[in-house]
Amino acid sequence: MSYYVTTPIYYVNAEPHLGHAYSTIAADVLARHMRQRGEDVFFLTGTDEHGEPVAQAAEKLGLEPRELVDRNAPKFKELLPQINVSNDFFIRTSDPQHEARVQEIVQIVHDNGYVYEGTYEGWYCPKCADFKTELELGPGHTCPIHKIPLEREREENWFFKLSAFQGELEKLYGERQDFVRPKARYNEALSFVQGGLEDVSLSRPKLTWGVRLPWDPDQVMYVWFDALLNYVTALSYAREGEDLTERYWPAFHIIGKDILKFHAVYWPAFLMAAGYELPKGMFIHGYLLMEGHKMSKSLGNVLDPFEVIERFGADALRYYCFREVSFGQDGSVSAAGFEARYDAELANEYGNLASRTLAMIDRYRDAVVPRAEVDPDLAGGGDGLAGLEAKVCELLDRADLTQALEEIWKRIRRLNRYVEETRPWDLAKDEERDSQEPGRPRTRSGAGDRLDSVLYNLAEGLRVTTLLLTAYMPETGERMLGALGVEGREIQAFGAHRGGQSIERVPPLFPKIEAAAA
Ligand code: ME8
Repeated sequence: MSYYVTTPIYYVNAEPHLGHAYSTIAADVLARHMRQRGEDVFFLTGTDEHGEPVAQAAEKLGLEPRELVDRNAPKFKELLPQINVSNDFFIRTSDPQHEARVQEIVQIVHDNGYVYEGTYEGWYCPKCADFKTELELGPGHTCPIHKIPLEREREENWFFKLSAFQGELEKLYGERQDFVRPKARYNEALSFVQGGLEDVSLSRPKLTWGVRLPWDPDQVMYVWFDALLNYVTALSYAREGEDLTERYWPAFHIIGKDILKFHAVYWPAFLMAAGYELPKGMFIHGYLLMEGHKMSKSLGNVLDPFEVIERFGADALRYYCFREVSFGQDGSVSAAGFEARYDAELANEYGNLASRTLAMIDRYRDAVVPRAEVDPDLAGGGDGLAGLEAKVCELLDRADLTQALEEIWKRIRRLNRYVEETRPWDLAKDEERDSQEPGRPRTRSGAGDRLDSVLYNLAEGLRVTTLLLTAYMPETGERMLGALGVEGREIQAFGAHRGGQSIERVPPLFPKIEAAAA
């Protein structure tokens, strides 16, 4: 099966910040997880380089738009390896192949009769590159997102007949309740559709920085249609000499709530107009907030992901994002919150479980995982290890990144309790004592068998949880699976591995903050 996942393509007029990293990491978690399930994955991200926001930013700096995008796009691209992102392609909407394909597709939409010429008048936000409907206006004709006064614009341009898709979109939302997740966002999209669709402009006459309409080269395409099309155009040229459209389309989109309308309403309508299959679905996440505000360049409260990574590592950042804020909701992030989770969860719970398990296998069993049976005490119950992988797969099928992580974490805690309950160090002492009893044959004692079982179950629990965590924390996962002597990376059930492999001790995965600073 193929699995195609995308992120929004980001405007290059601002520096990349944690909000952008957030969407991209979310898509990366899904891409990595699906690869571990044996899916044929394609993962796309990139930059949105046309349109007014970019043209205006360039003008302010006294640059040509092309100079600005060539200067800024690499910053987005360079961020990816730093946040351990495994994208298969990076699209730039200024790529000539994208532009040519956009022209072909918009010509189809035109030829199918969904385009006409008209006059547009409305309240326009240059930062959103969007005309706001009366319902979307903030107080005093302001942009509800950027809080700036809006411009009243009137212009002759080409229109896309969005209204022609009223019935089709209602049908889509009626038939596919999971087209947009979470449910609250589905309801928002549905009520937008039910509110009655008006036609939208397809082109802008005043701009020159964009893709020209093939039948009217004085107009450039409205940046949103140009941008949305990236999801299909990329497949036509990501691999030289190959068209991947058949293989991967339709996509699953990860986006933030600010761009819901474009993806949940305009995009399916445009695809219908062009004769393409609709996306598999989309997940709309909330905002990461700092001191209660959305992070963005224009609001001036950016948390620099580079700084966070330098201090704590990319995996810790990736973990924190989906643990602290329930994926789909808005939530605050802060340095203090980060440090608290880093210490309490990564260092104390996961890191400690890993180092204790490896150390005990090293010490009591010469670094070889004993062969034993699954312990029903650890397998069963609400937080037992049996069935964990199926539960996580099901949650990630719905892009529920936080709940899936919570399920894994419950097992990490369960494994730590198992250590406390079974007290392997006491079992080791008992085994030692038994073996020294005079006259006793040198066969394994009861304590020795129990110790085998406990160590096997700890190694196996750590293997299964780490396999699932690897999508969230790829570097850590690799190190840990390497240390545990696990070869495959495919997701497997608890008990699927019989033990017998050699392990290696590793330095702490997440050194305590004070220790790291000392
Ligand atoms: O809208 N919290 O680009 P953009 C969470 N080019 N996510 C955030 C965030 C925050 N504080 N800030 C930004 C555009 N994001 C268009 C998209 S797609 C065809 C075109 C993320 O640079 C979130 O995913 O403004 C949001 O939807 C996206 O960045 C907006 O990025």
